[in-house]
Amino acid sequence: MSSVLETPPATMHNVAPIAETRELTDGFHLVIDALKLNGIETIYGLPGIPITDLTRMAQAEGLRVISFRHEQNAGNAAAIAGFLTGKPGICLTVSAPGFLNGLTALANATTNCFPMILISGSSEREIVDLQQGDYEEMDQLAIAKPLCKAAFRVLHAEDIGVGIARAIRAAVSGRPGGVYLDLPAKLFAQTMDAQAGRKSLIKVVDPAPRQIPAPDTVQRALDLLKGAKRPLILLGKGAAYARADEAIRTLVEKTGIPYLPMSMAKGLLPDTHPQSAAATRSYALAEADVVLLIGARLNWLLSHGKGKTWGKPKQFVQIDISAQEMDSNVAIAAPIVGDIGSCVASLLDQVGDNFPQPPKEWLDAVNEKKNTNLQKMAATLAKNPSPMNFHSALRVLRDIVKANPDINVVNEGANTLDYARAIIDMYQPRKRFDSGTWGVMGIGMGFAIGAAVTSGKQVLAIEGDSAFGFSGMELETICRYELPVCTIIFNNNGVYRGTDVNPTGGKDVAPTVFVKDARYDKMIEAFGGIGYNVTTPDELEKAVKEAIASGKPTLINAVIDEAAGTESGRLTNLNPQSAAMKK
Ligand code: ADP
Ligand code: TZD
Repeated sequence: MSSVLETPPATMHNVAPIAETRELTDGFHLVIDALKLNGIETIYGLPGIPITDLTRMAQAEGLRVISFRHEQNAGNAAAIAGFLTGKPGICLTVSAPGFLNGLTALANATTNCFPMILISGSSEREIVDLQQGDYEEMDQLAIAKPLCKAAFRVLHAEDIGVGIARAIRAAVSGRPGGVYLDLPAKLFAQTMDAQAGRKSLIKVVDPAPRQIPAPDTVQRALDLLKGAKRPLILLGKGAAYARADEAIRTLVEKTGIPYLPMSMAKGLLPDTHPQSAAATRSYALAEADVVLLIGARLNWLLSHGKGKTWGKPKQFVQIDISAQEMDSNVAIAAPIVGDIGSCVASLLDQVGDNFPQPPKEWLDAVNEKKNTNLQKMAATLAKNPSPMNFHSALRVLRDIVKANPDINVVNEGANTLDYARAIIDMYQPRKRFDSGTWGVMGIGMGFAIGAAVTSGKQVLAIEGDSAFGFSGMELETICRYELPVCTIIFNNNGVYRGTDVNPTGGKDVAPTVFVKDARYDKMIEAFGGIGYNVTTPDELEKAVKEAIASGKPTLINAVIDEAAGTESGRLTNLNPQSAAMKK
C-alpha cells in the first residue's frame, strides 16, 4: 500500500490548480511488501516501540500476525514454522530486551539448522554508537552476529528489498539457519517514491538451489555400502527437512539396510517399518560396520561417533549439505556433499532392483534383538501402577498417535522426553518437534503454536512440568487464537523428580522441587481453555480423546508418581561429578 502526497502547485490568478500527485511508500510498507513478495504469510512477534505499527500494518495488509507473551516463544514458533515449510519463519521483536529474548530462539534455530529470520527494531544508530543512553540502547547487530548464520542491517528504505532478499537466501540456502535483520526505528518512517520502492524489492529466485553431489563421491559411497557386512542407515532431522521422503524410503527399501531415525526424523518412514532398528538401537550402533548418515551430525546425541556406544570399528558414509561437517568428530570414509534430495537421487540411480542385500545373519540378529526388546517393552507398558508412571501414561499417548497419525507431537522434559521419544511411534514425516540439538527446555508452547498455525492440525504437547514452565504463559496465546493444542503436563512435582529434600532441614524446599500437587489445568481455564486433571491411564485416555475431538485449547494435568524417572532422564552421565563430593 502507499499513500498519495498531493502537492498543490502554486496557482496564479483564477487558473484551475493542476494537482501534481506523487505516490509514496515508506519503510513499514516496503518491509511488508518484500515479505509478501517472497511468499511469507505469517509473522510471529511481540509489538512495542518501534515495531507496533509494523505489526498493525502487516495485519492490515493480509499477513497473519501471531502476537506472543514472550519473544523467545515467538522465535521458537517461527523456527518450527521454518522447519515445517522450508521458508524462513519470521520473528519480529522490539529493541534490546525484546531482541535478546528472541535471540535465544534464533541461536537455537541456527544450532538445529532451522531457517528463521529474527527482525528486530533498533534504536538510533548515532546514539547507540556513541553510547549516549538511548531508549533500549544496544548494538544488536554485533551481539547477534556470532549466534546466527548471518546478520544484516538496513539503513535506507531503498535497501529494504536487498536486506530481506539477503536474509531469506542466507536462512534457507546451504545449511539452513537463523538470520538476524536489524531495522532501526528511523527506517520505518522513511518515505520514497512508491514505484521506485516497488522496483527495489527482490523476489528471491531459487533461494535454496539444489547442490548436486560429484558422481565419484556417490560411487565411493556405493562401493563401501556394497561391501558392508553389517550396514546401518541413520536418518537425522536434516533428512526430514529435505522433504525427500519418497526417495529416502525407496533407498532404505531397495538396499534392505536396517535404519535408525533420530528423534525428529521419526515418521520419515513409519516407526513400525520392518527395517526400523530403533528398538535395538544400542546393538545396531555398536555392531554396524558401515554407517550411512543422512542429515545427522555425529554430535553428542550420537556419542561423537566413537567410544563404547559405537563398539566395533566402522566406516562412515555421510550425506550433508555442509562440507565442513565431514570429519567433525571421526574420519568420514565416504563424504557426499550436496542436498539430500539430489544425493539420495544420485545413489538411487545406481541402486537398481538387484542391489546386494545385507547378509542374512546381520538382518536376523537385528530382528531377533528388536523383537526381544519390543516384547520386554510391551510387558512394561502393560503394567498399571498407581500412581501412574511415565510408561503407563505414554502407552495411552502412543495409542492416540497411532489412531491419529497426522497429529503433531511437541515434546520436552527429561524423562518425559526420553520415554516419549522411545515409546510413541510416529507415522508421518515432520510431525515430531522436540528439544533438539541443545536439549533445550522452553520450546514447548512456541513449537506447539508454530506447528498448529502452520499445519492447521491438532498438536499434542507432551511436557515435563519443569519444561512447561519455560513457556507456560503462551497458554493465553493458544486460547486467544483458538488453536487446537492439547498440552499434557507430566506432573511429578519437580525438575526431573519431586522427591529431593533440603539436606539442611531448612524451610526452603530442595532446588529441584516445585509446589506439590500443582493444578496446571487451572491455568488454561483462566483464559477460557479446557482443563483436565487425571490420575489414571483411563482418565488420561478419555481426556485426550475429548480434547482432540473438541479441537479446542486444552490442558491435561497428568499426575505422575513423583518418584518415577531418573535424574536428568537418560543424561545422568553428563552431570559433572567431583571426587571431592563422593563419600
Ligand atoms: P539430528 O539431530 O537429527 O541428528 P542434526 O541437526 O544433527 O540432526 O543434523 C542435521 C544435518 O542435516 C546438518 O548437518 C545439516 O547441515 C544437514 N542438512 C539440513 N538440510 C539439509 C539438506 N537439505 N541437504 C543436506 N543436508 C542437510
Ligand atoms: N534450562 C534450559 C533452557 N534448558 C535445559 N535443558 C535446562 C535448563 C536443564 N534441564 C534439562 O536438561 S531437563 C529439565 C531441565 C531444567 C527439566 C526436567 O524436568 P521436567 O521433566 O519436569 O521437565 P521430567 O520428565 O519430569 O524429568
